[in-house]
Amino acid sequence: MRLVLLGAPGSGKGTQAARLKEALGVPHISTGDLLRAAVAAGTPLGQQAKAVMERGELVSDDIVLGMLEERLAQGDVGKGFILDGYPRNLAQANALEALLERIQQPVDLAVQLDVGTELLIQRLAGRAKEEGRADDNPESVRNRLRVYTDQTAPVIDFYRQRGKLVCVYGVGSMDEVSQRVLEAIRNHAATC
Ligand code: B4P
Repeated sequence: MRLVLLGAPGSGKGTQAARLKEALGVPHISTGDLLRAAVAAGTPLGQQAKAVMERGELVSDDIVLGMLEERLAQGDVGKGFILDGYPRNLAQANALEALLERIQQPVDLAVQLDVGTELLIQRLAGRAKEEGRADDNPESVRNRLRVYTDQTAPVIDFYRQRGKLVCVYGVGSMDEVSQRVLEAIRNHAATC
């Protein structure tokens, strides 16, 4: 199963991807995690990405695509993968489609997690207190939500037009949302 998880910052993509990984037995690939690891390791790529991420903007398409290509070349993706945080704009959606066509592993389904803006802000403020992630401060969060509306939301239509989109209501306990996601995947239901 090759899945793409879509949703605004704080919608639960990372949270649900970690759970789906267990349920589906395929690796969870988060471009945010890959970038944070590069920042923590102080690689040249990480040094370039650090300030961009802290401002809540998108890291350049070339850098993220290169990183993703490298990750998809690893041996554990044979049975599929869960992509979390990619694609984040239409250029990335097209690049991903071309890359996956080339390796003959097209996306099966894109799952869109729907959560209202107020709750997104509340969740990210909660994480800021608990984990102190550099981009969970109020200004970066506002920026990330703006970037999502302007650049990432059009990706929803990209998958809708290909008949690969399901939408899941992302409000409720983490378990409730996981159940809804699994049901939507199994039935290819909740098309939207
Ligand atoms: P990401 O790491 O993808 O960060 P995110 O969008 O905030 O989502 P995340 O998965 O971490 O949070 P979640 O909703 O699970 O990206 C960070 C930055 O990296 C970007 O701003 C950008 O700069 C860069 N980047 C990443 N990918 C890129 C790309 N493709 N191109 C360019 N740049 C890229 O969870 C949020 C919080 O909500 C958590 O605290 C969680 O516990 C809580 N939560 C989740 N589900 C809940 C529920 N049901 N109930 C209550 N709380 C819940």
